[in-house]
Amino acid sequence: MKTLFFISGLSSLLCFFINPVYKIGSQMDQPIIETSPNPSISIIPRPVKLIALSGTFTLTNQVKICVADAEMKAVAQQLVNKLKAADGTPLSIVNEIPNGIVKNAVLFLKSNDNALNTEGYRLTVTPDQIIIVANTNKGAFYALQSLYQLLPAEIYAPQPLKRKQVWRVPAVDIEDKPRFGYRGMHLDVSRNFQPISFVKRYIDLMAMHKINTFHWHLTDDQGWRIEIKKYPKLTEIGSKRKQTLVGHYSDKPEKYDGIPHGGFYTQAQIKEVVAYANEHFITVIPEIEMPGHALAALAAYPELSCDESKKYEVATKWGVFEDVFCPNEKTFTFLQDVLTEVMDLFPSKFIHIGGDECPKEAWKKSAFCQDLIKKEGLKDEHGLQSYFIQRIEKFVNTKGRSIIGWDEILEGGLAPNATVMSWRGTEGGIAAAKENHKVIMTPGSHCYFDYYQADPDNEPLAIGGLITLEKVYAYEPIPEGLTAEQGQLILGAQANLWTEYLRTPSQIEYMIYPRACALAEVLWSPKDSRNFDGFIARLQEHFKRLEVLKVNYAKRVLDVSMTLKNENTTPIPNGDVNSVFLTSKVQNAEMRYTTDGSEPKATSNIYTKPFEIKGTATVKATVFQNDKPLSKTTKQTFYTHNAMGMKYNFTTKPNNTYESGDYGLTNGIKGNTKSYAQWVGFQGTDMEAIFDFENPKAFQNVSVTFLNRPDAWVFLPDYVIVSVSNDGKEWLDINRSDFAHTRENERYTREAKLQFSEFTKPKRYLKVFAKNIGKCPKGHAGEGKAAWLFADEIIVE
Ligand code: TNX
Repeated sequence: MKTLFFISGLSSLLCFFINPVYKIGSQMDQPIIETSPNPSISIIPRPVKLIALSGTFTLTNQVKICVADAEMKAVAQQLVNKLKAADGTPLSIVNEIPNGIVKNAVLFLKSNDNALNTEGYRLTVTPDQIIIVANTNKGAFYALQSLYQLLPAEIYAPQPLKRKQVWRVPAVDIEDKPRFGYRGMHLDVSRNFQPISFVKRYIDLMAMHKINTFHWHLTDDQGWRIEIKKYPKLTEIGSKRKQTLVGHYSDKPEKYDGIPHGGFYTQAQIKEVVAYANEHFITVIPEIEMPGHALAALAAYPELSCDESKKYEVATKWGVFEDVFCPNEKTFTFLQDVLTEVMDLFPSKFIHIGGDECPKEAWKKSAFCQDLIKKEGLKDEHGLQSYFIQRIEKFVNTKGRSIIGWDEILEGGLAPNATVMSWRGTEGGIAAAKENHKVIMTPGSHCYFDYYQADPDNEPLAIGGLITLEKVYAYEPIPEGLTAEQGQLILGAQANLWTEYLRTPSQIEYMIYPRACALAEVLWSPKDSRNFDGFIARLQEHFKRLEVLKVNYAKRVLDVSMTLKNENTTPIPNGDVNSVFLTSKVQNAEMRYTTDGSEPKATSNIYTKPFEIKGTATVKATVFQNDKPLSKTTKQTFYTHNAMGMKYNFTTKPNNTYESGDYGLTNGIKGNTKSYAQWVGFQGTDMEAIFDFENPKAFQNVSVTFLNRPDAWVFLPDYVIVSVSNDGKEWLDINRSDFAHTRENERYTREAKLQFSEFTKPKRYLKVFAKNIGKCPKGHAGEGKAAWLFADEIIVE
């Protein structure tokens, strides 16, 4: 049996035969299940269909590259360049596909196959040949990305390797195409400017993961980063700030570095990036922020504000500012001029116009805005925001382009053709899809790579939050509650990389990789083929590639996880009392640990089974490979006590975002100032936790830790009372501790220690009550609104 392929040649149609062994069926709708991972085949994102064949193909300088379609030559050239860069092997390209079976060749074939669409490809590797089949250059380019990942990691070496490599490719049959058409990554260069060289590297790494859209956040309060010929002051003034905030936004007192920060891209550089992205089949979507996040523009052109008499400066700290564009004719002329230059530079269909976080104070105070609201028959300032965006949309549409806006553009009415980028959760996206608008999902819950990726205690300073690799991998871009047709309006998703806390390229890469690898798979691979353990196994191979590329990736996923269990929790092996359990995502991990505070070494205890600790102990554990640490060290202080692992009841339930599970208060781990994990939070209500010990106990002392974080509306309680009871009805207060607070605006934890030296009678029930201050105090940003009370570990002895 022979299979017929049609290939469009230079000027003629050429057909040829290939042996059926190379034929791959079109069964992409049936994803195969991740089988035991073959470490030599670990492609990320995981292909739709991959069958390992026997044997290998070796890329030597004897190999011929055959291209039937002149256009595809540019892609074939990329393979040549890659190999040449890594070890100088010069491959030659021939402009035809010879008849019959060509041995020792890489064939690039153009197809016209609906199953492959515009981004799909087939990649067949046998001991004789490599065959790449795609409808488009983009598809062929993605085939190459998979091919590189079949080669030794050294293929990514930017300079010729000292040690010669044998470029072996395992034989496979791959048929692949993406699940979503929009696979995006965003980069904020306003908060911290990044050089062109890094922007290109950012693009390289995106392409490696088959991500196809680069959302370039070019303007914001802290700096205007794109040259606009008609308005030179935008970069002369707007691209520079005096200094920058040091530490976290909520740290008090505020500190500044005193160092000017600036930078912008010339139009020539922008063109260079767009062309570079184009070679990598990446669309660049520029974002010009309006009407909010406009301080840098107002510093350059104050007449675009609602109050020209005010002095505007490029922002030196983070946050949301009240000074925004005024919706007057000067502003519209300005923005249209800016957008005209922007659209000349960026060929993308979508232009992002921001639209987020626009406070309405300036518009409320402005007589002009109030008149405009009346004149246009608008409801309020939200209506005015909608009027603003709709005018801009009309203009952008006249140029044959469409706008994207952050989900605030829903407020006051959506512009008719706008695409919504849903960032404040998924609600904006759902609402927009229900109104028949296209949507790109970037929810803060899964797509904010400026959030912590692991326990903040051991991580560089970040904005907050916690989005682990596992969480990103579990993300499902199509939210529940949409019909199948509405689901089609979800174009895809995107990771956002805001850079308030990220100055350098290496810091940025640390936040992105490997979380972007997980998102790439979410967006590319079939939903039901996702498997986190399989992903981790492939990721360990992928890390070798990132290493060759010198990417400062985070390895936190390889870390040891620790939990403490005792007789109150199940299961307890071998009757151990307070047992520490260690687990790792690394297969057959060699975990070594210490309990004396020292760093684990290659000679420290190997973990074979749960081990017992007494009192307070700090456990440190590291995964080792060949006597060298593979992971960072995980460190956890455990507090063993009488209520450990006990369930408890609350008189008033905590807020459901901050419940911390059934054992939040008794898992032996205390909350810390850097994250919200561990804490049990009450919004405006008191905490009353009741423990039933079943058998009466004589309590010696109880301690409870509380969090003080007024920036997040979290305050210490007024006081704590501990009571005991025999029947759970009649209570005897046995001690009280008052917090003499000054409500300093700082983050710290404070422990209430209550001792009962003269109270020795055993009792069955114990109650811990903490009085919430109720409302945020006078002078606080949340004055009069519900205050939070955050408690953790109730230690009973
Ligand atoms: C919100 S997401 C913002 C950005 C910040 C980011 C920090 C969005 C549309 N606006 O201005 O940088 O949070 O995570």
